[in-house]
Amino acid sequence: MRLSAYFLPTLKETPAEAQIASHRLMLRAGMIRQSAAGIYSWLPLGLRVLDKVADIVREEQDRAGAQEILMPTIQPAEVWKESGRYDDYGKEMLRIKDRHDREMLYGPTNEELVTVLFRDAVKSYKALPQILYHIQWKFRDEVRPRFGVMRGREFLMKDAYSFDLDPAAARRSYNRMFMAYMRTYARMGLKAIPMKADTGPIGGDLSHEFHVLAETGESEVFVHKDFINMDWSQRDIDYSSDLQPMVDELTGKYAVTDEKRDLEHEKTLGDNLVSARGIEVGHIFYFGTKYSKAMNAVVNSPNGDVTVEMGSYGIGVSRLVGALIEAYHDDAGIKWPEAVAPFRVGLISLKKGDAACDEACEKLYKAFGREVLYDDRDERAGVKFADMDLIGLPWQMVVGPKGVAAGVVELKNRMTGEKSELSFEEALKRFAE
Ligand code: P5A
Repeated sequence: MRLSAYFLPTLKETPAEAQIASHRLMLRAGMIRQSAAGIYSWLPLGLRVLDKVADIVREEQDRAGAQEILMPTIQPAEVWKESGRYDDYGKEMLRIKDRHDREMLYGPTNEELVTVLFRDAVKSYKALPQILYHIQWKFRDEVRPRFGVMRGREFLMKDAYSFDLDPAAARRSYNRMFMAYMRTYARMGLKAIPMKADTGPIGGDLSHEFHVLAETGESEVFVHKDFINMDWSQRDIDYSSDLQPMVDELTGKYAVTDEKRDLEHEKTLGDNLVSARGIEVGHIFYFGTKYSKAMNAVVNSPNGDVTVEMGSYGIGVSRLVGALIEAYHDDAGIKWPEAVAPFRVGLISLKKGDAACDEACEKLYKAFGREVLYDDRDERAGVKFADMDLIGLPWQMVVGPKGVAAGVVELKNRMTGEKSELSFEEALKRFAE
């Protein structure tokens, strides 16, 4: 992409309404614009990150054996009346009437809809287990939408739903999702800690929230300090094996949300107990037959009819974009980890119009394909450097007339600030598609 033609409305001034770094930087870097409180448009640069985050989530869901579907955003009220949640959900649910005066709603979550899908399609125990997921926009009329995409009213969630024949099998599905989450966050460069959590309006009694520790996090969490230093990014997960030991190892360490504190146990931890702020980037639930019983999701089996055991598993996809920036930024701007960067490399021409410089840049630009953003604008070098630092691409390749004459370009690593010189030939290969 050529920056001269790219829709990238960056801001020089800090927007007054933004209280935390990620919100400020997403506005300043031209990633999002607010359309109403807690409701945002995603601009090209922001959408590229959102898509990369969603792709990692998708790959890890598929790897764990879940199957992607796409349910609608608008749901009929009837199914929520069947489960009994229509009245419970209160003001957080956006209720709509269609032209026939039928009650509809903008889905805040999909337990009901997916239970209907399953109930109408599956009659035999032989079809189990199943895990279905989708990545779809949700709406919750939050009392206090704030911090940009972190607590939005409209937000993108990955939600998965498992169906099993008995509690032991349901536990296996829960463990699969648990481990898929560990991998998902690690691949993005995030350390997310699984915490024992409350179930709230979703229900059930086994539940974990996944938290990225950050000063700006909205939740207070309590963790054994060993957990903070643990590195999961290199661990392989064999989904054909029994995952229980791995899960036990992880849940064996003390890590809880505010509602789940065990003060007696905390006394025994001494200096090992850390209290911190966390950003909740995922939440998983095992709720057994809460929905299947109310909505009659039953399969036949050799032992007669069985009400299926269910769980649900959420990841805040749009919130993750904010969480990533909270974890990776400095005073100059964002520092994207490579796995989620909107482009891998920013190509900076120091002298637009200089024939040799233009020619070198064009060659590099063509070689790099989809993963390069080429700053071909007729702007001062200082402006270009500042914008590149702001939008935070992992690599900056700087091409100037002097370097071109000597057959070299400069490469800067945005994360570490390290600079090095490459020959033009090395440079061509460095980011070739
Ligand atoms: C699990 C999947 C559920 O809704 N039903 C389907 C269950 N869980 S949850 O905890 O309520 O939400 C899952 C994740 O979605 C993100 N999230 C939000 N992101 C941005 N703005 C919001 N207002 C918001 N609310 C929830 C969180 O990451 C949460 O863990």
